[in-house]
Amino acid sequence: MSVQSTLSSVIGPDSPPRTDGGGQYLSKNPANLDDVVAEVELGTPETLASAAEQAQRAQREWAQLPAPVRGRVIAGLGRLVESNKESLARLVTREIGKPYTEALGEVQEIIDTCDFFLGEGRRLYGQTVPSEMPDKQLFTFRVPVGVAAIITAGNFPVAVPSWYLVPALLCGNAVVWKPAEYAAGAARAVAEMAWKAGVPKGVLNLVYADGEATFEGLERALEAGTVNKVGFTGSSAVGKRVGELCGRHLQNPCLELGGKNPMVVAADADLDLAVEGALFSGWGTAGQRCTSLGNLIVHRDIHEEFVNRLDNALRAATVGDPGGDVLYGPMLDQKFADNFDSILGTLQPHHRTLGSDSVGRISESAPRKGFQGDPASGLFYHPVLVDGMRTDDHIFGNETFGPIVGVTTYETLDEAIELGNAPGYGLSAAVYTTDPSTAFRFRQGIGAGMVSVNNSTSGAEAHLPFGGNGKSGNGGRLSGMWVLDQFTRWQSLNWDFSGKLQKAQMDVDTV
Ligand code: UN1
Repeated sequence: MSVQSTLSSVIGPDSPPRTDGGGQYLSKNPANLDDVVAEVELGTPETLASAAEQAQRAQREWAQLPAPVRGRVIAGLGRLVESNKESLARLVTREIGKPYTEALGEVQEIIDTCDFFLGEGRRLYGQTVPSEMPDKQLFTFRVPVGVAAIITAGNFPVAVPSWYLVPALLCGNAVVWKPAEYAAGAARAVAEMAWKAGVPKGVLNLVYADGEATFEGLERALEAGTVNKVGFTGSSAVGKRVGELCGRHLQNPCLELGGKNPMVVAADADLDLAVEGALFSGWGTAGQRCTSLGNLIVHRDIHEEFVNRLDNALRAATVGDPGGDVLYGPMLDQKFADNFDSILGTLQPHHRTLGSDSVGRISESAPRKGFQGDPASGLFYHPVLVDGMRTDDHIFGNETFGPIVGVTTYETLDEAIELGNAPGYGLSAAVYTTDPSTAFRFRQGIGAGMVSVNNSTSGAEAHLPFGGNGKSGNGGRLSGMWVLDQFTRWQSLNWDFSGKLQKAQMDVDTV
């Protein structure tokens, strides 16, 4: 499988003509900025609006295919990805700098998602419901929403889009997919495989556009009634804008937003396990998962011991070339590196920074022991562990999306839960403890959509409900059977075979 170096802004059967220039975007390898992975022609608002019209035309025929037949197409996509697993993972590594082993895991996630939904084509259950009157039967059916506009981030350029695209298509919807520009090549590869597996081009439309063109195009499509559902994964700030826009058009989008995911380490925890979990979810993927560990909340009695162990583990961790055996590689792209610089700018004199001898970009003048590759060629940063974090610090209350984690301490479990909930996000949370009652009480009190016991905040399995509360989302859940409620609407059927007009509530014998 090869990725073309130049990708046009809409890829479909009769691509709409461009109305004004959206400009070019170069998707670069963040571990080697001289390596251009894809050159993208960005679309305009008109591009997105026309793609939605095209999707609306194509959707009717797609919805008429029996669901098990659509399930076969999804099965084909899964097998196609499976037979291209290594090359797709290599592309992910090259385009966004994700370590290769993680990239393989990410590709496995789309395969798992296809495996789950190929069977859903033979279920998509509705219900039979008893009527309050004789000779009458009530039923419910799941019907597709129509056209789904899916806007995805690029930190999981394959897995996260699949959580939307696969169920949306299976349920009989058409899709307009606007991936992150900095993951344009991976998006193209996934779309190509879906088309090859039998998804008609008009049913899956891939659109590249920058943020403002996307908002304008989406607004036009919502006004025209050509988009019936919006799915968005990205920051909480942009999610609010998407929510406002959809709300004005009476739509309830599926918003999967940021996280400030807490990990509580109880006094009775297995500290080796907790250090390993913190390392993976705090600094793995350079902290660029929505499920990445945000705040470490450590029991006072073990705080010093735990911080020392974690500091040592971080200093021993390998960073660098994502093709090698590293804990993490570069930032996703320049925008994320700039954001991380500004996060580092909020550190205060009361913070004790551990994990590395320097803070900031890894370079010749600020080297890192054991760094793999050439630090000057990419967007590599030192890991930071911040001890002495206070609750009014910027890093306590805000998602950082970088290799930094702050530590604070607690004495009672209630206090730990309060600290975990304080930032107002609610995506993922973890507790390390050997006491089941601590685990259960934590699960009850924490406001996260996903809770782990003795496992890290990241790495959710692909068939459990995925999603958050508060600033992390509007309560919708992706994955498994729960996502069906995002891409179908319930239709009821009221069938009277009595041969007379029976009136609900009035013709009912209640005696
Ligand atoms: C994300 O960062 O948007 O649970 C998703 C995890 C991954 C998905 C993360 N399976 O960490």
